[in-house]
Amino acid sequence: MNAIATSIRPAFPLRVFTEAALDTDAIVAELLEGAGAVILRGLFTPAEIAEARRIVMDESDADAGGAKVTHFQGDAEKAGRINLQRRVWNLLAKGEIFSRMAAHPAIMKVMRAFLGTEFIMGSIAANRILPGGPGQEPHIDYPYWDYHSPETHPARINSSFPLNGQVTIMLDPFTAETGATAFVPGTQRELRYPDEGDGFFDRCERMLGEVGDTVVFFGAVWHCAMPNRSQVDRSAIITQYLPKFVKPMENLPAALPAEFVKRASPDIRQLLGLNYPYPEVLDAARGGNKEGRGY
Ligand SMILES: O=C(O)CCC(=O)C(=O)O
Ligand SMILES: [Fe+2]
Repeated sequence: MNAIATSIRPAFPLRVFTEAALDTDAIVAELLEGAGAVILRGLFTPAEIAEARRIVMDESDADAGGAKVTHFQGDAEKAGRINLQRRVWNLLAKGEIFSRMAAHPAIMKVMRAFLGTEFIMGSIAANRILPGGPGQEPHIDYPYWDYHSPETHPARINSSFPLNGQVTIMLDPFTAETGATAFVPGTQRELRYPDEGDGFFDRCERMLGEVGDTVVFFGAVWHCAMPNRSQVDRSAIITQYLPKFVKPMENLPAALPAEFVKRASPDIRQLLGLNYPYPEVLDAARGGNKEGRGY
């Protein structure tokens, strides 16, 4: 490889960080200007992962009929194989472990540095690829999944700053055979939905990891779940984090019991968007000054 090719191809495999040595400046730089993804290792115990996996398997076993919505499975749907990628939604209501995952202190610290201290959560779900599952269409999540229609976004929108941070917590080994997420390092720098001419599958690397590994990636990087050619399931918790001013993709508080919302910790309240007042019925708000440096 010549010097120019080396300099434009970011380092791979992914950089690995632990909670004890969490260098948020380095992580933010890697997400924006480097590969677009990093691994956080050792955040969860084997027991925590096993508990989350049991719930995800039970819930998704119950959805063999494909009653729940899924994404980037257009080809699979046509081929009658859509039930080989199963989502489990509304995880916060399905076990306390998922609140611990969503608001893990290391993830909170990274996202505060990446998306601003008052960032929120737009979605938390599991993605299970069953043996034989065909994988997904290459796509981006910026800030959601719909950048295939760029004209619906503002003029000159670009990825120089993040409108999305994605977290994947591996509940099974992520290997080339099981369908570890594929991505093209560095593609987050030019905001574009990948198309057929981009040679995604020739250029992609994989987010390989062990059970419990946590990938943090910038959703503007081209990526997709890959076919599961193994005999075992490949599941992950997939969480979307957003700056406070982006309307969340899921209406999370509406899906949760009122009691859950009432008892939520300060971090979970922040993630649910309950700390940020807007939109507000300002005509009904108490009089007086409410915003500005001196407030
Ligand atoms: O499960 C995966 O490997 C990736 C899922 C994904 O990118 C998505 O659903 O947006
Ligand atoms: Fe995605």
